Amino acid sequence: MTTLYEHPLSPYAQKVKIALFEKGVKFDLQMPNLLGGDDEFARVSPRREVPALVDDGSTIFDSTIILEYIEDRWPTPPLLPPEPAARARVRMIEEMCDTYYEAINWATFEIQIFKRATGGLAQELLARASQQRKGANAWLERQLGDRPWFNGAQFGWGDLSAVPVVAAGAAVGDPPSGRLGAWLARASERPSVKTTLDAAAAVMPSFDQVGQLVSSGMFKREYRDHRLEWMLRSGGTQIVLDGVKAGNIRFSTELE
Ligand SMILES: N[C@@H](CCC(=O)N[C@@H](CS)C(=O)NCC(=O)O)C(=O)O
Repeated sequence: MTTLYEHPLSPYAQKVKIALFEKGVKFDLQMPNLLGGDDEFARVSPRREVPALVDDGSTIFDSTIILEYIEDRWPTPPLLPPEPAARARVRMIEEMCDTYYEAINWATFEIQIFKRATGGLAQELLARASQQRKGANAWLERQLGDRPWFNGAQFGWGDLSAVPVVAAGAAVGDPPSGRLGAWLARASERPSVKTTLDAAAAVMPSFDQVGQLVSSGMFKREYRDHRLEWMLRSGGTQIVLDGVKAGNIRFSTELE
């Protein structure tokens, strides 16, 4: 029995879902209570982050570690290319999408949906995010070069890592153009990607209500590493201070 703890809008969970679909693995989906009090989830995922995978009694958290597990456990079809340099290349693409691009989209949601900033500051931060996203898309387009897929001839690890962030960037108003745009259109036709992105689009309207949970302090959003860095780097330091004061942000959990 294989269970994936996820949220449809989590780009990290989307990476893992696409991988499982590509491998043809049968799995159940579970949406944990991210507000807290879900002891079973806290046991599986000590930082209370999605995704986390439970497979035959093994529990694995962190999307990169889960992807590695999936590749080891279900090797066919391979999602990593065979050559060492190409494997390193797609892993570097994943790293940049996870730790740079994702923070830009996350910050955009913090402002647009959770209203962490309003007026002039919101406009400035959103403009900064958009400028950074265009830079990230340009970087990705250079990595793609004239390959059909980030992996090379076949769709794989590099592609499933880039799809969630590029698609989310497009959804908030920065659709990629040129070769990256053509790649996103091609990737979005794959059943693994389409199912995953459709599930995200389906929950998007209900995400607005999460805004009220955040402002009431019931849902403390996690501000961790590259996301926290985004706020400090891009002019959102006051957002962090306000969130700490209001008690509606959290850092990663302390282990006991
Ligand atoms: N490095 C982790 C990051 C996972 C992560 O940050 N997940 C977010 C959702 S996109 C989360 O669960 N945050 C919990 C919260 O905000 O309370 C991974 O790759 O899985």
